[in-house]
Amino acid sequence: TTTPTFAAVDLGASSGRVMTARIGAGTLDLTEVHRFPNRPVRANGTLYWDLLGLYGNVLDGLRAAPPELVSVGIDSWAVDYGLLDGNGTLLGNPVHYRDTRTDGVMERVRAEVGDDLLYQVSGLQFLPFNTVYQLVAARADLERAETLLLIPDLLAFWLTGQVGAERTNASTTGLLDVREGVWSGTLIERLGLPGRLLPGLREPGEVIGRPRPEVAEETGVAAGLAVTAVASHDTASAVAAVPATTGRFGYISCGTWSLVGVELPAPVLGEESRKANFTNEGGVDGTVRYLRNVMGLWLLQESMRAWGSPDLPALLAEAERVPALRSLVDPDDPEFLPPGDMPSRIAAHCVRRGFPEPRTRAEVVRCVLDSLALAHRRTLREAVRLSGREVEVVHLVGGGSRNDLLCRLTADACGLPVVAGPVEATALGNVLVQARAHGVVGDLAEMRDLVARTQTLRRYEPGGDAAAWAEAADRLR
Ligand code: LFR
Repeated sequence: TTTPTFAAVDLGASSGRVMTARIGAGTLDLTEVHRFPNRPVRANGTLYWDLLGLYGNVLDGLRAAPPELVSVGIDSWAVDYGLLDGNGTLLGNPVHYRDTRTDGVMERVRAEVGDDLLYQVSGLQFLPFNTVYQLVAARADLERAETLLLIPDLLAFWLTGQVGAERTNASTTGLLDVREGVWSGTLIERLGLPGRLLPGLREPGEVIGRPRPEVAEETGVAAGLAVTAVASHDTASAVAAVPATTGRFGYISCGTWSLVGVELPAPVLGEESRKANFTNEGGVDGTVRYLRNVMGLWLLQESMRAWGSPDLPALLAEAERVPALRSLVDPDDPEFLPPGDMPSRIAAHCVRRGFPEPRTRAEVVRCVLDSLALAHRRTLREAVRLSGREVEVVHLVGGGSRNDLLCRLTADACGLPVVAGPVEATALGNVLVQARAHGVVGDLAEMRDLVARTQTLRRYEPGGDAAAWAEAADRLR
């Protein structure tokens, strides 16, 4: 018998990839077949995703995949969507969650509806770009629309003609009832949003459909290829592939964002949790991803862009020699959210908070990494405190796990061992959910075990000056 092959389409905020995986008993080989940049485009004052460009790359990736492909699954960043009219035509180009159209909207909605109701129902962290606030900001666009599809669901619709809302990603909209697992009629009504837009929910592992004939013809994939729903929120896929070997683990899914938290069997919806702005997003098998969005490597990525993309390894090597914990920022300050000149914002923030201004690029990079490590510490400790879940190891997965200095600083700051990797946790979680749906692997524990046994991981024991980290954490508070 041959080892079945699955494909993951994984779209991140700065790049996308199509990976294939051969999965069998004790085997998990991941191969990248196509990688492409994801560059937001500003036109007439609005920041958009180039969604047709991304779809073109999805088709290119399928064309490059081996013919024995059994199934393909799609994941992407959360919250963003496209609107379809009654004929399935896309109405307008999907807008980027960092666009300014939501400025002030969340504050208005919170004042009108009340934090308590919003949090009790959705369990979601208050982030200005949650789908619900985008919809309120774009109310006028909704009139002609019949269907709202989140990004992975929209791409799956283009591939198969089938509509639906995959549950883990739906949990990031702010409109899903976290306890009932259904769209919240209460919130939809309170906000005066057209409920008809929200399609039926689908579970990770459900087969969505087969390629449209023209898609099969254009890409050469088999007519019987399964397009399978995965944990289509990239963070949910990443958490599914955390190579945990104990239940007492925390995770940091580290890329453009750092998603820092724990996995729970049930949501935490109390007042303390709401005030700490923790989210209860949906994971696979009814698990709750109890976490907080930390601004993440966006600060570094956006600085690199401002500098014209110099050599990163050289810069990181220099940053390693910069004295620790001199200049610090709170990465979660909303001033860092929009695109634009990041080094100046970082420098001004340091000065405002009474820290020395970072002057060289290496100093800026060191400031970002020290500050992120501190944010990882603060957030993980809060997750532990608010959930009561004990943590003895931190799994740092995603692109950030390549950053040796960040992994080491995170171990030191958290005072816990950090297991770094896999880099491609999201793609792994994507293919593993498909493999399970097609009977190749067992439950979540077995999926994680397979990742732990087959992928290269690095372990960082905590070291450094624990008192200095504690003091820096206090100073930032
Ligand atoms: C990470 C992520 C986060 C989400 C942010 C915006 O890629 O999906 O989980 O909060 O992007 O969608």
